[in-house]
Amino acid sequence: MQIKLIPLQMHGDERGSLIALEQDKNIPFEIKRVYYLFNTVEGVRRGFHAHKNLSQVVIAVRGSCRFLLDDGKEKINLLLDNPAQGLLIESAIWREMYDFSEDCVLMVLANNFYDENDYIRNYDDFLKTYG
Ligand code: T46
Repeated sequence: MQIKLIPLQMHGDERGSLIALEQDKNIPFEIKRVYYLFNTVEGVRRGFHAHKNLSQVVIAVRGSCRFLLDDGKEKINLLLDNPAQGLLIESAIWREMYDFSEDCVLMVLANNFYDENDYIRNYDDFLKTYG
């Protein structure tokens, strides 16, 4: 499985840091939705789904969390802990998020609006289609 981590240019100076996210530039799609996860309760595991047709870039803008990514053939675990790095997750990838730090804010940019019909929430169904 190819994992794409997008380096995001940091504009730092003596005042602090700034990162800009731009559609079709450092974000490789049209941005139709932004959401963020925060106040995640200790020990909680989220996700447990794949998308049929959705590209997303995930950025740990504060704190850290771990991702399990699974394409039905291979599983990869990775730590997101850098606001200057975006994780691109394409369609047909099962994802789980865990080990959230108390201060974790996970920002997600998506190329489509929220649609519950785009979710595959059953792992066996996911494997039947993509495994
Ligand atoms: C993903 C991972 C990284 C909305 O109403 N609009 C939205 O745009 C989203 C994303 C969610 N919701 C509602 C649906 C649920 O009632 O918010 C509630 C929590 O969503 P969910 O249980 O799907 O959250 P996660 O953390 O399991 O997954 C989310 C995204 O849904 C998913 O696309 O890739 O973050």
